[in-house]
Amino acid sequence: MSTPYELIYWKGAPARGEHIRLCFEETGTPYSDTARLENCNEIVPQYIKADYLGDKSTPPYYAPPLFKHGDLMISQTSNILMYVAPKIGLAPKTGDDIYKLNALALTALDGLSNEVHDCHHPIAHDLYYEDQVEESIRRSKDWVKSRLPKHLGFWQRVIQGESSGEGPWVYGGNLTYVDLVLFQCIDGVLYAFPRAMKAAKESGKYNRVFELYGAVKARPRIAGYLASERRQEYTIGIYRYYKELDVVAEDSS
Ligand SMILES: N[C@@H](CCC(=O)N[C@@H](CS)C(=O)NCC(=O)O)C(=O)O
Repeated sequence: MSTPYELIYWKGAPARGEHIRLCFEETGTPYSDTARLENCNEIVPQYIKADYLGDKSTPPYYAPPLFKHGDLMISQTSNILMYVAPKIGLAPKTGDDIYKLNALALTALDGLSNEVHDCHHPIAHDLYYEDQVEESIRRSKDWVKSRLPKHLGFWQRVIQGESSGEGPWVYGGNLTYVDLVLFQCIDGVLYAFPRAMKAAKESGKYNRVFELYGAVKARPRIAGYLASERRQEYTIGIYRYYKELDVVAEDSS
């Protein structure tokens, strides 16, 4: 029997765990997910207790997602993806390409995940959104005006570049985990900033990005997953919808 892949992550929103789920869903690889357990909110905190010092070979874990495979348990989304993708056919098993893919995954997670989170939490992670609404509006206007075009433009260049190879994919002419990461990031931004993304799509400047998004979404296993109850709804995770933050670039002039 093969060693099980175990995702340890919160339930309640796709958020960071989703990048890992999509890899397993796309490849039809069995995995367990604490988000599907009744007692998820009791299990996850056990791994990030403030007084836990780890053991002889394992430092404490800072934050979920965590990932277990046999005796190995690791954290950090891009680190987990880098570990698992070559094992399940979503990255080359040998050579240096994995470092290029990791750079792309980190870029997507920095720009289209972490930055988006900070649009609704620009002042402090531990404050409620309601305590930082004015700053969130200001930040969102700026993000949509200057950062969103920068990130979409970057990905358009990546997909137009020679290294992307044939087809809609980001690197090397084959679907890799980075395509799934970018899909999930774009999906989240579409949810959080529908007006700005509609304008971006209509501008025609980022056609390759939207084409990749559509190509991932239409893949049979991904489509099946998105329609299933395993796909959680966006709620209070990284990607949130607040009407007052649903701005377009012109709103900031
Ligand atoms: N860069 C890390 C970020 C992990 C992270 O921020 N996890 C969230 C949950 S999605 C958390 O618990 N953060 C606690 C904190 O930052 O204090 C990753 O991608 O795994």
